[in-house]
Order: sequence, then C-alpha cells, then structure tokens
Amino acid sequence: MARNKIALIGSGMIGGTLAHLAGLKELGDIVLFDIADGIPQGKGLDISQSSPVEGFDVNLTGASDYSAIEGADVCIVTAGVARKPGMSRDDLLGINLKVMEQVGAGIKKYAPNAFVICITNPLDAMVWALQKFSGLPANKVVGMAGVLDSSRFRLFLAKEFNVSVQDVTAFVLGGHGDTMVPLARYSTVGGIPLTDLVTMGWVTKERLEEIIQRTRDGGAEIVGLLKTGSAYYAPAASAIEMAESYLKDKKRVLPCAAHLSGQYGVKDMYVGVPTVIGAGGVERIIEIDLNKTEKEAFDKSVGAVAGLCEACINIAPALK
Ligand code: PYR
Repeated sequence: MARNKIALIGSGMIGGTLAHLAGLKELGDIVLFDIADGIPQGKGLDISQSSPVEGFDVNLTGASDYSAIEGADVCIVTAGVARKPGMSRDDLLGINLKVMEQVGAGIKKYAPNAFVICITNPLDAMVWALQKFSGLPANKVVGMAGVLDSSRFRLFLAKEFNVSVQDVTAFVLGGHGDTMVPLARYSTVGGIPLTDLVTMGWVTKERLEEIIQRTRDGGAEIVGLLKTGSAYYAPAASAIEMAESYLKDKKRVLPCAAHLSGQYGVKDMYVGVPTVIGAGGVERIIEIDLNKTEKEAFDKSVGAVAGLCEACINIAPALK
C-alpha cells in the first residue's frame, strides 16, 4: 500500500515543525516546499537524519518547484510572512494574499484532490481566498485556528485548576483575531462546564474573564516574547491533529475555520465553528446554540472577518 503524501507549502518555522511531527507520527511521505531554494532541502535532510534515532520511516524531501507536490493527499499551507511585535495578523493581508494566489494555482495544478489546511494569516481571509484561488471544493479547504486557540485556552485552564490538560475541553469560535470567541459554556473540566465551575467556586467570573482575554491575546503574547516572529510549535501540532483526523478518517470534532453557506446565518465566508473532520474533509458543521451574548460576540467576529474579505476583494476583484 502506498504511503500518504503530505505537502508542506512553506518551510519556515511552522513548516519545519510540521515536517518533524508528521515524520514522528509516520503520517506519510513528506515534501517540504519553499520558494527560498535550499531551506526546504536543508530542513528535509536534517529531519531525515533524525529518523534513524527516532525510528520513523518516511521519505522526506525538499523542493522549490510546485511539481514536487504532485498527487499530495494533504497540503498544509504556511507560506507567507509572519507578524512581528506591534503588528496585528490583519497587517499581513496584502502581502500574504499575493502568496495565496501563487499557492492556490500550484495546488489547483498539482494536488486538486488534496485536503488543504491553511495556517497563513490573517487566517480566515487567507483560507477563504485560497479556496477561491485553488478552485477546490469548500469542504476540502479548511483553516487552522480553532484547535490552536482552544489549546491555549485549555492550557491556561488546566494550569488555573491544577488538573491535567487531557481533562479540559474548550471551544474557541469566530475569527482568529482579537474578536475570537472563547465559549465558557461549552468548555469543560472533566465534563463540567466552566459556568458551573464558577457557581461551584472554583474560579471567579473576573478571573475566568482574565483567562479568556489571555487566550485572545495568546498569539500576540508569543510574538512579544520571540520578537522575531510568531508561534510555531502549537500551530504545527494543531494542524497535524487536523491532518491526522482526515488521513485516518477519525472524524474528530474540531473547531476549524470552515466554509459557511448559511450556517450560523453566514454565507460564503470562513469562520471558526465546530466541525467533524474525516475522510470526506469537513464532513459536518455543527451548529451549536448560542445565547444572546455569545451570538453578539460571534457576529462581531464575523463582521471583522467580512471586513478582511472585502479588503481582499479590493486587491483582487476576481475573488468576488
Ligand atoms: C498564532 O500564534 O496565533 C498564529 O496565528 C500563528
């Protein structure tokens, strides 16, 4: 049986980490792609040289020509620039939109049957543009943000309550930006919703609000510390969880930036919502009940994403 093929489009810090994780998990053969000739080849060889020590068998190659991604089962896109201190994700829109046009054309030509996971920021607008540029079905193109934001929320909650991260579940919905919507009512410790934990005296409303705000600022906190770029370990781990669910048809319930065609009252936009990811790509979008406050926050976030999509259309009218 042939191994799966995973194309990593962009070989920066997230791309390299993705290659390492995909290798360690033996998800398939890996092609690292980057227009910066030498970087994907060097990283590919370096990670390959760790495989005898770690004991994984995959072919890991680097390339600077899109033909190398031919027939990929999964493409994970990190190409583009990352933000630096003082920048918002939205500041990257102009430059990364041009990158998405190139990447979309490459995927359309060489990997039209792939499941595509976009990580490039500003995420919700970039995955929306990438789907249009590539022409792939909307259920096969998805954005990685909700798993990452929820993972940050889970970590902060686990530390607060001094419990295992394994026993904390969380949902962060909406756009991957300052308006993201961590949902306390749908986040739990051992199945107990956070709202009940407030009633039980585990945490005050005020402290919970601080944790929620730290989650919203999670990416910026890392940018501020690193000073030269943005997070890569947690974004890579999050995308690998999504790729694994697709490749193994696990049907994980994961919050992802998915194409909405009327769900949550939103049409032709990508926004973070709970999804089921299996061999069919995004197999289901789960429409959870939102109370008035949650719906207002979600709608505000959708409004912010809509503004970014408008900005994309102003630059590339063909996206309309
Ligand atoms: C983040 O760290 O949140 C990114 O968007 C990379």
